[in-house]
Amino acid sequence: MNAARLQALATLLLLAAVGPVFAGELDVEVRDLAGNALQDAVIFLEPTAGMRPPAQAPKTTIDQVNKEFVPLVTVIQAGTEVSFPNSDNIRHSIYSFSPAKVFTTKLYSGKQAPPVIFDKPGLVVLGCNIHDHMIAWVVVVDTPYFSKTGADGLGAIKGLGPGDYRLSLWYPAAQFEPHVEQIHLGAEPSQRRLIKLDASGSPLPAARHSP
Ligand SMILES: [Cu+2]
Repeated sequence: MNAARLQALATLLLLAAVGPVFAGELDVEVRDLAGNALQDAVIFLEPTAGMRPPAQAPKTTIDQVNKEFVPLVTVIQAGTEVSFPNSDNIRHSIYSFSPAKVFTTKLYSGKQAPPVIFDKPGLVVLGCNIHDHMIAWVVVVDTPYFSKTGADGLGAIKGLGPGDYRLSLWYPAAQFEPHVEQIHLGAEPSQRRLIKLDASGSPLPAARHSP
């Protein structure tokens, strides 16, 4: 075997060794049927086979500012602890009746409310016992591979190995039909995907805040 062939073989062996730990990125662009970018769409990928790594950021915060939850939409992996600081100078009492997490806090101000661990996957709708218009959504997923779109309609999921995944998309709109598809990721460093959905009838409050 000549030197060039040996070199090629060594490269092949190296690629084979590196392959399984390859970490790629999936960029998902979410738009409505008219082509407008959609903010606060949740995308998550569940590997069809194999292990799911534990939560990468097991703590997060949902604030209350000017009688609105900030952010309005949160996506977390099951097992994540959520704190509910109250930045208003009035008291709130947060609750959820959603099956994935039922809880109520006492009327509180500041940081008096104990954190809540969201231990089961599912959609959790938050409300306030004092202010009926306050609403927020927590999408609890059974995977560390998730993202939420920004104002540009883009959400990036990083650290993905090649393989087969179930891609799910959720959006807080009345007409929204849950979107699920099977995808295959190859060895490309990044892939981009456009998903269009019917976002009419959105129940999102008029007052919007950036996370
Ligand atoms: Cu309130």
